[in-house]
Amino acid sequence: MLSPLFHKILGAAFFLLPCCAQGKPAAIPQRPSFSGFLQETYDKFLPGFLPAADNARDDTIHQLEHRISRLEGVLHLEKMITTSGGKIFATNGKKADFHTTVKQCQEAGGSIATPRNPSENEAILHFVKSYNTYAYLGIKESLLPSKFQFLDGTKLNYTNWHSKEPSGKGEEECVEMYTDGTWNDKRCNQNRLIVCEF
Ligand code: MMA
Ligand code: CA
Repeated sequence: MLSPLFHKILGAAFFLLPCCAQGKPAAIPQRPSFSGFLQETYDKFLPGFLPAADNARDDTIHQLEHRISRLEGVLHLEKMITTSGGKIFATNGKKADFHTTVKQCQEAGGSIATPRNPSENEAILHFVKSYNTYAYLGIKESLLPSKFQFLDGTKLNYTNWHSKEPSGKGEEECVEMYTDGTWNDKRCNQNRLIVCEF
């Protein structure tokens, strides 16, 4: 049996370590470098404990990474996901109007596909082409007619309008992607391919 003191110190250490104090780690935490006091405590009570724990953890992480990459392979193969940078774009192959699309993506824990650069536009285009169906994007007209913005109201940093678009002048508040990847402002009530991002 380990001493009660060890358990207390271990508890405090885990509480205080940046990796464990936050709800979710931003990245896989590296082995922490302990203060002299904690290192001595580990050395005294349980020499060799940390490397063993680290190896087991790394093993588990590698197994999970391998499982996830196999699942991604299947989803790619089934044309259900594409990736760009850190984003995953996904479709269920169904169609819906703009508001239903926004809602369904939110309910799935994501948001409606919103291209922020040519590579993301390309990833969404992949679905639009393979389902031969236009898709609504996470872009809407602002209060100023013909001025479009992201759904959170921030300015567009990238656009790919089809020539002579946007043309709706306040009558077409949503944006759809054509099968060549260009954008058209469009009424929000059409049936379009549901594409979400995660
Ligand atoms: C449709 C509609 C518009 C688009 C034009 C392009 C006639 O309206 O889809 O949004 O700008 O076609 O010709
Ligand atoms: Ca238009």
